[in-house]
Amino acid sequence: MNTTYRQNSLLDIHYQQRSSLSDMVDDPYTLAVIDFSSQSQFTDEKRIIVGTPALTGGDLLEVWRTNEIPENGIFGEIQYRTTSTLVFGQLLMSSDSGDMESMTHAIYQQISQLQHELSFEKMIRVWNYLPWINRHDDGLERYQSFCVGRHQAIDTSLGYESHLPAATAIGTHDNHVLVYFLAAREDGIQIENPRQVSAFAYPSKYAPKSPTFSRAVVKQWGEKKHLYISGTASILGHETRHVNQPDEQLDECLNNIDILIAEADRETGLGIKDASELTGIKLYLRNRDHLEDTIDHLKKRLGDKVNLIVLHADICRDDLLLEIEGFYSAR
Ligand code: 3EB
Repeated sequence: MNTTYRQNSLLDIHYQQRSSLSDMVDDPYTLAVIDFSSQSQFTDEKRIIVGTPALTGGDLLEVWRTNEIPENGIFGEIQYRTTSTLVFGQLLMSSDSGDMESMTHAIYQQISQLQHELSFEKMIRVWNYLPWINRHDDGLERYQSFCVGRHQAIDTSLGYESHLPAATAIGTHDNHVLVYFLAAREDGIQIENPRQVSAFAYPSKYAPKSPTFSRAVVKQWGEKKHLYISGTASILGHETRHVNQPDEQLDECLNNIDILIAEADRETGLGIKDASELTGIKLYLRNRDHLEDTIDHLKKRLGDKVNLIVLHADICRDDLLLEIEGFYSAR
């Protein structure tokens, strides 16, 4: 048993070289290892392969660790691991099991039940990987059906808009729905973006039921704070900006993230001033042809300190060419 990696904090998220994969998976303190390839799959209980292939940063793994040996469990279709302060859960469902709305509804219902059962009522961060997110089934885009199913399954009692998790919802070219999440006993602090209409207040043209996520969450884990930045795109107000202009979309995206960071710092004293100080980002890119220019541009804006993984994926609006999510861990 390898205990050299033992952490002294409740939750740590690191980016590590792929060469350490088997050590990481075998480490009893590991909660999850996030990896990327062409098909979503679970190769063993801790390793999540997300069906968005890496275009750069494929040598990096995202490793989640704790200072307690987590306990495993299964609840319906959810596989999860708990410590005394958090639950990390994951689900993988074949998209043959139904339409997007009913699958999403079933997934989010199970997650809510699990949270209730184990008393981890506060959802902090969720990742949703949906097959062919821009495809239309029965007149609705799949992302819209997903929004309807999610909205109907979660608790929307009075004040729910100020307790929403940070989220990512991204399209794969796969035939599985993959969801993984982090929930806790204590709430995080929700951050909204002053440049953007909150997603839960979007006009109904984007989805008949609004997307239930926050722009970011700051969560205190013991002595340490984490910032989880939701998937962020070239959206100002509620409208897509710079259609067909990848460089301009990237700038708009980063402007959104910088403002969000400033907001989070002001509200919680995080101690980070802009995106160049983030621990890591994932950039989801629709079109491989934009890769070189996007990376050049990104490095100019962020420098070399941020761990960067670029993933080939579809974005939830068909006019969006890219989206960025971010993570920061205060020291
Ligand atoms: C947006 O700002 C872009 O529905 O969970 C980003 C992150 C987006 C999460 C979600 C959607 C979601 O509206 C799309």
